[in-house]
This record gives sequence, C-alpha cells and structure tokens, in this order.
Amino acid sequence: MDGSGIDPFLQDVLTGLARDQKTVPSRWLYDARGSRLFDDITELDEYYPTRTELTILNEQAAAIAEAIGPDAVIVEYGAGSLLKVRILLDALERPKAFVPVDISSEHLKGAADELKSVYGDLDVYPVAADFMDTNLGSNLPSGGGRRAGFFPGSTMGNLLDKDIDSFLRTTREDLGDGACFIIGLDQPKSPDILVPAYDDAKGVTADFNLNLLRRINRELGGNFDLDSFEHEARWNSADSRIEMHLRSLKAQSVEVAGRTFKFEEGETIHTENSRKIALDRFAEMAESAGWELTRKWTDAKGLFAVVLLEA
Ligand code: AVI
Repeated sequence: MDGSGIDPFLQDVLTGLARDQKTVPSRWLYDARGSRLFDDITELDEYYPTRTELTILNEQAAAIAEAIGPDAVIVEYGAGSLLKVRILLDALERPKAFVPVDISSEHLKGAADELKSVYGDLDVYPVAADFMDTNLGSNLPSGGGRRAGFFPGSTMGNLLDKDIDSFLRTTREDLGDGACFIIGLDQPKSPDILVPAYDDAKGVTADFNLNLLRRINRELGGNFDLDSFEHEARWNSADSRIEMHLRSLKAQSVEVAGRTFKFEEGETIHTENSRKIALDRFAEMAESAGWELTRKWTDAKGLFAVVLLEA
C-alpha cells in the first residue's frame, strides 16, 4: 500500500486493463517467481545481453576503474546480483564505499554481508528503496573520492522517456558535482537476434511473461485462465524497442477484484518495453539532464555498450 491506502499493484492493473491498448507496467513482472525466471533468462543461449555486458566489464575493468579514479564511492541502483559490481570493485584502486539501492531488503542484507566478508576495508551502506523513487540526499556517505553511480543490465531500456529523464536528473543531483555514472545499454540490432532473445526456444521468457497473470490471480483475486493467453515478443522498429505482450487466444471476459474486463480474440496486454537506445540518442538524453557522455566501451560485434557519464 502507498500513502493513499490503495494497493499500487491493484491500481496499475485496474487502470491498465481499462485502456484501449491494455497494459500493465513491467515492474510487476518481478515477484519471487518472476525474479527467479528472469535469472534463468539471463543464462539462455538466445539472451545475449547479460553475458555480453559481463564480457565488456571483464575486458574493460581496468580502463573503467581508471576513468572512475581512486577511493570511489560506488552507488548501485537496483542492486540485484553482485557479480557485476564485484568486477568493478576488484579493479578499482582502494574503493571507499558501496551503496546498494534495492527494493528488496533481503537482497541488500545478503549483499552487505557478502561484500564485507570479501572487502574488509569497504564501507557498505545499503538503502532499501525503489531506485526510481529515491532521492538519496543525506543517505550518501560524505568523504571518500569520486561518487560513481552504477546501473548495469540495460534496465534503462525498460523505462519511459520521462522516467529516464527524471532518473538522470535525480542521480545527477544526488551524486553531485564531479560525479560519474557507469551505465549498461543494450544496442539496436537486427530483429533476427532481438526477437529470439525475448522469445526463447525453451519458453522461459513466455513463462516469465505469463507469470504476471498468475500473480494477478494470486494477489488481486483475478481469474485469468493462463492457457488462453500466449506470450508474444514484437519488434517495434519505429520506437526501437522489443515489446512483450500477452495475447488472448479467444474472446473472453476476465475478472479482477470484482471488475470485468473483456478481451477480443487476438487482443493483447502490453507488459514490457525493452528499448534499444542508440548511443547518440542516449548522449542527448544525458546532456539534457546535466550529464556528459564521455566514454563508451562495446563488444566486438557492437551488441551492447557500457558508457561513462560525467557531471
Ligand atoms: C531487466 N531488463 C533489462 C530485461 C530486458 O532485457 O529488457 C527484462 C527482460 N524481459 C524479457 N527478457 C528480459
């Protein structure tokens, strides 16, 4: 519940299903089962982003660490697994502090314990919050070297333009003058690579997408029949994005929290955008929020990019 007393999940579902293009924001894909399925996705043959970003981070760790500088305070937004930040921490000269910001306090506790045991001198300040709603302000430790934001995984591509803008502005303010920001960005490419990455042969992504209906049934008293919806991954070239949809296989009515929603055969619920933001476009977005894109590191095929923004 938020301050208004209305469950935000219920609110988003009721509002979204009442639209002409039915839609549910992608943040609701990540209940415990959804998060596990997403972890499975990152290991699929077709899903190139995670392993490509890891390759870039491993190959370029020294260059990235040098660009950040010594005694840095690293702030990771949406700190899921520690795999990626550990590559940075291992390469940095005397990293001073690590501030993982994550909605799951369980995740954070595990992260803090693990890092303290591996990096004895590192101060760890976990912040339990949605990275999008966060104004870190006084939660950030003072002192140390440069503040460096870290936002790997191309989650930027799941955000709307206006949310990217406000996130980049807030982080610019929080991290302050002299700060930098390391961001992972999946890149535009052929739909022959993109579509299978979001519609894999084993059906893990389909399960991940359909799990949203399971969650609505369980948490909001819905009666979706999971067998009468199918997963669809669609390349929208005009907006340079993969869209995930759930397509109704027949005309049907579904109830959620006592409200009835009608579906025509073939009608979809739009559940996610995964934008592939070209670097020149991202540089413009960063600039209008007070950052300058100064460095980029990519893999040999240019599938994925890790960029450095500077305040
Ligand atoms: C978390 N995010 C960057 C993933 C992506 O590629 O957009 C989510 C995802 N959706 C389906 N597969 C992966």
